[in-house]
Amino acid sequence: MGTDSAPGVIAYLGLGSNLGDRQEWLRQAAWRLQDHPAIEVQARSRIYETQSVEDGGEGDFLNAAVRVQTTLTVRQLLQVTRGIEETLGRPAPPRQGSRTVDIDILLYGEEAIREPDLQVPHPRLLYRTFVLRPLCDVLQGGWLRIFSEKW
Ligand code: GSY
Repeated sequence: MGTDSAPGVIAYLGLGSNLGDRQEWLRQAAWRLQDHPAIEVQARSRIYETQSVEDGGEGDFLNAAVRVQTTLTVRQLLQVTRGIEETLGRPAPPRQGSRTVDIDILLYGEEAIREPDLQVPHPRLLYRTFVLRPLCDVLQGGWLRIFSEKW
């Protein structure tokens, strides 16, 4: 007999907001993800305030990350995240550098996807502290203990 493991894939999503009640937008996005019958939000990172990296971005961001377990394909997950972004209202140009909420698929299991409209792992993942820091909060497994703080 094999070991029982919950069905679905572990995925990591990055969330950002720099408009209006930023914390509320992040909460709303997490609730909407959790509300989806095929998504379980397993962990939420802390929320970090970060400077916009985009020229013309209006105001500092709040950034966070969530770990989800999902039976959706990565394309279906993308549809859900885009739907949430649209429902919560992404502003039209010229306010391109501003987001009520932006949801990026950072990792989807161990899949590597390089298509024009979908790149996972997220191509700028390693270069953006505002993505990496919250991601570290919710990454699963691996740690045993801090072996030594001084070395
Ligand atoms: O890529 C997501 C939206 N975004 C962000 C963001 O989430 N945080 C920071 N600090 N800068 C950003 N510029 C853009 S665009």
